[in-house]
Order: sequence, then C-alpha cells, then structure tokens
Amino acid sequence: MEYHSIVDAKAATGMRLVLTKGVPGPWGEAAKAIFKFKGVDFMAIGQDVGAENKEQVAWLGIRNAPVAIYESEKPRSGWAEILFLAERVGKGPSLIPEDSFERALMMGLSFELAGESGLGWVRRLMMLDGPIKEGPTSESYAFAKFFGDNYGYSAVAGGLAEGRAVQILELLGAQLKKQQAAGQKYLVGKCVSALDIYWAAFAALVFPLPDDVCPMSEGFRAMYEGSPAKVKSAVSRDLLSHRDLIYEEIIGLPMEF
Ligand SMILES: N[C@@H](CCC(=O)N[C@@H](CS)C(=O)NCC(=O)O)C(=O)O
Repeated sequence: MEYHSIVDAKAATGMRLVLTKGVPGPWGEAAKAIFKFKGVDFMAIGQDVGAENKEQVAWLGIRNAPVAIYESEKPRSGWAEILFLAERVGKGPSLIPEDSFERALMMGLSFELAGESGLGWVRRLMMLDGPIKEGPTSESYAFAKFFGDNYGYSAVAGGLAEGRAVQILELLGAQLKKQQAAGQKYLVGKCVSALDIYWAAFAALVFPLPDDVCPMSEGFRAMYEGSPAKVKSAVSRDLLSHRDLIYEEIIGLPMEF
C-alpha cells in the first residue's frame, strides 16, 4: 500500500484514511474493507505503530489509527463513526440493516468485536500481559508498556481478558449457528453487514490468514497467533469458514498493508 505523509494529507481534499504502516490492525483493515464495499476512494496516510506520531497528533489530536478525515469535517477514529461516515459518503447497498432489531443486534455484536473490552481490545491486553508482568528484562517490555499505557492495561484487566475473549467468540459462534439454522448466510439478517467485515478483520487476532495472503512480520504474526488453546478452540469451524467467505466474496485478497 502506498502511504502519503501528513503534509500531503493536509494539502489534499476528499477522504483521507490514517492507517498503521506494515501491520494488519483489525480496526484499520475493517475501515479499508468498509470503504471498498461502499466505493469510497481514499488517500492512505501512514502511521507508525507504537510511536508518538507527533505530526499526526499536531494535526488531528489523535496518535493511533485508523482515522478518517473527510473534506474539512472533524477527524473520525471510532469504528462506528467511521462506518456511519462511509454509509453517508459511499454508495451501493447499506452495511447497516434496515430492520431496527437487526440493526441493534448488528451494532451490539460489532461492539463485542471492535468496542472497548471487545475482542480486539482484550486480545491486545492478552498480548501485553506477558511482557509487562515479566518486566524490563523482556525484550518487548518497552513496546508493551507503551501500548499498555495507551490502551487501558492493568494486571486485573489483563487477567480477565482471556475469559472475555472466549465469551465473545462463543457468542458470535452461537449467532452464526442460529443464522445458518434459519437458512441465512451472514451473521445478521439476510444481507452482508458491517458485522461480517468486523469478524473477518478481528479474526486475525486469533487466526491470521497465511503469509501468502497476509504478509506480516514474524513478531506481529507471533503475537496474533499466540492466543491460548482455550481462545483458539472457542473459534468454531463455521466462524473460520465464514471469515474465509467474507474475504473471498467481499474484502478480496491478498491483504495489503
Ligand atoms: N480508534 C479505534 C481503535 C483503534 C485502535 O485501537 N488502533 C490500534 C490498533 S492495535 C492502533 O492504532 N495501534 C497502533 C498504535 O497504537 O500505535 C476505535 O476506537 O474504534
């Protein structure tokens, strides 16, 4: 992926999307997939993982990624506000169900993946728990400490993360089972929704796609793949096949980051 600088981004109009360079961050991957589905062209701006990103902070007041900046509107960094932005400026079928119950279910389950204490959040706490507990002798301590300070790590939160990840994966597996029993292909309702895309993106934090289609660094692959057996076995076969279906049908491969 070709990344532009903050200077380029400031001079440009239209949609600009800040993304972490070289890492398949699930929030960023989901934002890209949603923009693609909705036909929203964007200029990609590079953010450096775990760094201060001073120029970005000076411009947007936000250090991490993704951040969507549309024309002269306020920057949007939350998964839900990025989704609603894509719905507003994009075209084609909606990724948000029309039916109000299905919409509430879709947004609630998406929160379980992308929101605070959702799958992405707790998998990140799990990745930080080991190095932080080991202390400065761990070679990834500085990185883990920086992330921990940014994303609400505490020993208590770290300890609760595994159980929460299992609970969320079981919840999503049960929802897919229910849909399939009703003859439905997608996670909510009759059509593909943003939830299907969030699942495909956040599944990487337990089972990232193989290197030929998801060429990530050894270090990040080890972190993403390093969840305990309990978490891995909470991902049903059907959930994994569903991830593959969404990449094949909707997102496209190989991943580029
Ligand atoms: N802003 C997103 C969450 C984004 C997020 O957690 N981004 C992380 C992904 S690990 C990131 O940018 N990490 C790189 C960094 O902190 O430098 C939301 O609230 O929906």
